Amino acid sequence: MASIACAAVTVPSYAALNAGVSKVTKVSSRATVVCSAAPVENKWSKLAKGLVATGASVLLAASAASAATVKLGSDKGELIFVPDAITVAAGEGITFVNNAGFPHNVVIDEAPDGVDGDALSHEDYLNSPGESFTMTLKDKGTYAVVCQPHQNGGMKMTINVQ
Ligand SMILES: [Cu+2]
Repeated sequence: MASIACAAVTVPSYAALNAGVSKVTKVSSRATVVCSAAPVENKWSKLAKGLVATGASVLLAASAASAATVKLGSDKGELIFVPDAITVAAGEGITFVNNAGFPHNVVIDEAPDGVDGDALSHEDYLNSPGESFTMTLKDKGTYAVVCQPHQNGGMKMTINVQ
């Protein structure tokens, strides 16, 4: 999700101005990825760099927020992970943040074959508002995760590592 090979702008029509554009790929309703084959050397160069930098940072921020941050407890106080399923790249950090209804913890109940889920778990309770930690999963596969205090109430999630 966070691997973006080339820079991005949010204004598709701008691509027509850029002589160095070799490919324009629509990646979502709001963003267009523009890949330049060579450095832009026309009069639009500075403008292009500014737009590209702005677009890329916006896109990266959006990806990080949706893909690799998990709230412990919903904004309404429900005892759930939000979201309860995510897909991340191998080695990408997943940050769990205490939100409501704590204490919570994050324990890997099922891990891919050969992976020590216990060693990767965060069994210590998160007790204070906003407390967080980051989990990094290097091995690809599907991980079933639970919060032990609220496991019986259904506080569980799935992490797919690709
Ligand atoms: Cu919990």
